[in-house]
Amino acid sequence: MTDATPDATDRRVGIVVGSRSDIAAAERAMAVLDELEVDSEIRVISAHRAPELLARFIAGAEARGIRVFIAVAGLAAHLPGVVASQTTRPVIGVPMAGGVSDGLDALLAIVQMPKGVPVATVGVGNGENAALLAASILAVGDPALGSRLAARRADQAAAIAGDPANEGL
Ligand code: RP5
Repeated sequence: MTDATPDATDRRVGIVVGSRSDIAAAERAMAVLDELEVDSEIRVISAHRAPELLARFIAGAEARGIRVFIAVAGLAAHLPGVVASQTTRPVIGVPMAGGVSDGLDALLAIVQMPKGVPVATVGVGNGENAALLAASILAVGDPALGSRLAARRADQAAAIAGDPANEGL
């Protein structure tokens, strides 16, 4: 949560978007993290238009408790790679639809990182999976979070089993 958290050092996931036009995916990620009781923050910083501010954000993020970054961008989509170039914390990239190939350009820009600087990449616009992957990474050192993730999976399976189309199975 951004507003209700008194201690900003508990914000374990730093979500950064390249533009306000990307914010819906970031908010979907934050909603999943909220559900899993993982505090996060959203920042709007373009790697191209505000490179110095981005460097300041990354330099200060770890001290504020950020353990995993989610970076959301469309078009040339350099943001996740630039974040990864400046931290050894895990970076998850979310490509956004738009541009000449409606997100395929951003997907390839994010997933095709050169050796040495990885970015984990989720599907186009898939803020939810970025949040779940961030939570899975954090859960390695947080068994309670791991239990909440397992419960979410169980709920998901139960909802599918409960679909009227699956009656009798
Ligand atoms: C990228 O360019 C942003 O991540 C966004 O997806 C795209 C378009 O940005 P705006 O022109 O809407 O600000 O940097």
